[in-house]
Amino acid sequence: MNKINPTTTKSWKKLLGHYDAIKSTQMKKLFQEGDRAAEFTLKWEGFYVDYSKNRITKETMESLRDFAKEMKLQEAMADYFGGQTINETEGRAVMHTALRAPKDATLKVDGQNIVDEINETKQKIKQFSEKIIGGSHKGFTGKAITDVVNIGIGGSDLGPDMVTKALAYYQNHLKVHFISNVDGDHVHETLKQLDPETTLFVVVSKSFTTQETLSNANTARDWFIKKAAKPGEDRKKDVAKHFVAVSTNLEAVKDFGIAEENIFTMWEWVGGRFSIWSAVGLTIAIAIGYDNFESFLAGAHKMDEHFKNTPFDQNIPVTLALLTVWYNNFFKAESEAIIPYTQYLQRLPAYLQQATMESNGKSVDQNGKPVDYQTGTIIWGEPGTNSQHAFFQLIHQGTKIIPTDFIGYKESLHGDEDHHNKLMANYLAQTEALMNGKTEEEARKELEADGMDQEKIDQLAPFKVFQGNKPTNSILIDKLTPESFGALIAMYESKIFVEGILWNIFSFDQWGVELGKQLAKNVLKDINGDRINNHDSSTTALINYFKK
Ligand code: G6Q
Repeated sequence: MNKINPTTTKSWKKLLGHYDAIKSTQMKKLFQEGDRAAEFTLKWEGFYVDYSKNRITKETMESLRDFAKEMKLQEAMADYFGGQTINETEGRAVMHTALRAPKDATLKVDGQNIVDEINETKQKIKQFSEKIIGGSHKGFTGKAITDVVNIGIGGSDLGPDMVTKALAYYQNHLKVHFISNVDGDHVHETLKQLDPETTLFVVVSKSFTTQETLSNANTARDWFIKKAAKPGEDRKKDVAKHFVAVSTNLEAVKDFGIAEENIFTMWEWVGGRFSIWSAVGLTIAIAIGYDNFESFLAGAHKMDEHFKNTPFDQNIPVTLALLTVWYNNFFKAESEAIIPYTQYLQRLPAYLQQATMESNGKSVDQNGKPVDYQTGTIIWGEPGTNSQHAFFQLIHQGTKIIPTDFIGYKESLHGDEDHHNKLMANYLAQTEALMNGKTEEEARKELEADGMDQEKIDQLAPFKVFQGNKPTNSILIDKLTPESFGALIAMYESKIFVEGILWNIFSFDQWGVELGKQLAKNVLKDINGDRINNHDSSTTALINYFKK
């Protein structure tokens, strides 16, 4: 079936005209008419999503929703949730949503209900995590585990790392560590902190062929065997007590020396960057306990239900995705910032960077033709308020338009009202200032009030002007819990899916990542071998220089 080029739809053309009409309109003016906050706020299960501080009117949103209909979003959602092979270039269904579905759901891939095998793996995660937390799983000297090390990269690292930090408030006595980079600094620095008697390594690799992960896992295993053994002892057999793996590639895991009963399976229909809901989340379940992990899944499922069953005008992921298209394709915004106002979510921007940029960084459409419009946005960000003292300058007064998501919580976990009120005052003040800006007249008045002389005021006033009209979404959630956090991640996952449909691209493959995996192998042969194979003169010279 020939899929539609978004720019050829009727609604796209209409949006182009509408963009011309409102591109210079100040949001501040729009706020003088009607109750924008009421009109452009979505409320759902402890989520309050105010998107009124955007350069939109009722007409904008209606046209964007018409566009989604023309792009057959509803039909695409049915294929997504229905287990169709929507990852066409890899010939796979995309079923990470099944991992958080209720135990008694029926979800089919190739005619098979996959829920039973999901339940089996979940049961195994539950039993194993409880043994580690409760101390009944003993290391080779009979001691309980104190440290858990997740070895993986990309989708097999970012998710567990980000979620354990986000839900650190719910963490038990176990210490968790993450090793991802093939840079030896990462593994060797981490090993220095560990005792082989009480450490569990969780090797996570969907393919179990990833160079970084296998190198780190080999180094960790060698370290374990050497460090655990007294002179004359061989500790190879004890690897079984200290290494488990998460993978689809059972044979390769067994070849590595991990016992079959210590392998947690995952499936081809789970993409790496969407895999935290699978056994890739084992480290999360160990760190926060299985019940909390289940709540995290349940929250995500609730958001899936919201996404699946809510009309577009009340649908949070759909609305956020439409806004992204509006800025990316009409205002030519290149990036979006994600600013969580909680230190717990420090790794969320990096996680969403992968989820979004790996999914929608594509320039060929679903028909295999080069696109003639912009696709995936650049995602970046850091927690507030730190980011205010760093890059907010550019968002306020730079030349670029950077739509920004502000994520905050009504209630803090620490209960220190003074800190929380100060934090949230910043959250609220920033979105207001980004929208309102400051006119020259206002700037002058402020300087006068400071008692500055006229000459100095004339000189300084232009620099104190803020254009305003900078778009933000305020995502205010009741409280950071495993459940609300699962819902937040699922919200962004669905947003990414919608964007892909609206841009007519395949969001679930990642040939750019695969390319990197091949290239490094070839260059490694040149570094380790006697002769260097064909490269451009720059690369050849660099390899020679490195080898000298
Ligand atoms: C994610 C990507 C990528 C992947 C890593 C690790 O969607 O495909 O980030 O997760 O390359 O791959 P393995 O899990 O196979 O080691």
